[in-house]
Amino acid sequence: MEIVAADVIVTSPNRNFVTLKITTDDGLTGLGDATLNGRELAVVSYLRDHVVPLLIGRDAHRIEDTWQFLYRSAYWRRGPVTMAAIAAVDMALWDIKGKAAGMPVYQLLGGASRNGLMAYGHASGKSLPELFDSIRDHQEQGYRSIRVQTGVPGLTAIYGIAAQSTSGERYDHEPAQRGGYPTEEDWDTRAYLRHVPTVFEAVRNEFGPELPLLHDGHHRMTPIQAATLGKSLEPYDLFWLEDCTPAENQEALRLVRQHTTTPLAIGEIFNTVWDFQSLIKEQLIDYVRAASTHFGGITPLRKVMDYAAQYQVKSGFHGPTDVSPVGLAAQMHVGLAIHNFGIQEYMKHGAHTNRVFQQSFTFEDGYLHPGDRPGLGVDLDVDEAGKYPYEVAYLPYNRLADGTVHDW
Ligand code: KDG
Ligand code: MG
Repeated sequence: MEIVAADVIVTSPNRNFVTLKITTDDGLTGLGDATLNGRELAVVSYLRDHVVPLLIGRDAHRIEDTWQFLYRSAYWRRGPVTMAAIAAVDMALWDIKGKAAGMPVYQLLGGASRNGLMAYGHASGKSLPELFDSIRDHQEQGYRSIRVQTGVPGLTAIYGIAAQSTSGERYDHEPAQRGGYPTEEDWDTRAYLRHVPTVFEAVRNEFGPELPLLHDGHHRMTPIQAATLGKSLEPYDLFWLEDCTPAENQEALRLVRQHTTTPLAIGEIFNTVWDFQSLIKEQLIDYVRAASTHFGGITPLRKVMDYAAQYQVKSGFHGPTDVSPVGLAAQMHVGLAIHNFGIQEYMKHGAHTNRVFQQSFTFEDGYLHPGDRPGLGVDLDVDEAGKYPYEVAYLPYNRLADGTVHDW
């Protein structure tokens, strides 16, 4: 089964998405997600200029070989642009293999290990009453696990606080602002560290001990600050504390781990299995936050989880709205098949996005399921996609009170 075409489709329904569509000589098509939030066009060029010409004529069944060929023949390994491009090819080939076999991808990965994937949604509020309303709203939508992000007194813009869409068209907080320059936000870690434990105490008092609660530190603390936060949150029994320190300094987690039993999740900006190697082996984390899209696709996601299984480390794949419905479906198939599934992040995509990408996955009673259509189970309506041209968009950045740039 030869690859005869590979098209890169850029569309911006509720936000920018980059999708690779591979076509084979027997007429099968497969989709892969290559969306890199805020740097989308770099991946478009990498695919169109350097990858697509290498795909034509290759055997679409040789997924592992194609992955290794694209990874090793480039010489310049890793990095989010390269790995998002390889991810798109990998997902599209799994999609095609599923369609050729007449099976959903999770069946090819060994079959279902569970009935559905427990998903968490993003509750947030500038004040406690707003936050409580948001948690209740998520519970009404069926979520059984909730990420809690909150305003901090004295700060104007905080990571993860939803800007409510009046049109109802968008659920997500859409941090990537459309426009020619990143917006500036303010940050003060000491104020944050004082405030967050009071919020979790209030949430536990209001919602009781059962509800799994998560929190994202979004790379903003030093190791000792992260250790302090983990320790002060222990009474509130978090499901996890995510990205407590900047992910590139992995040694920081040794220090954090020595001081707290709050479970740790990390890796949404990691690109390869090797980024997790010592974190898993030394048991410095509890959850792998990789996304199929930024991690080279289904093939390496499966590999890192098999490695993690030996250390009782579980999955918590990154599922914000900048992972497209194709990328989300890809990691749902992996999550359903592996034994060491933990939880799946699920922010619902906007209505326009759902018109461009028709999906077979379901969300019922707090559980996701990728569906049983052959392949990944996602189609792309090219005419609908064409209605939404690319719009330049950047993630925000932070400055401290004295003007210093800080991690966002
Ligand atoms: O593009 C950046 C987002 O994917 C990120 O800010 C979302 O941290 C995030 C999360 O945990 O979903
Ligand atoms: Mg995160």
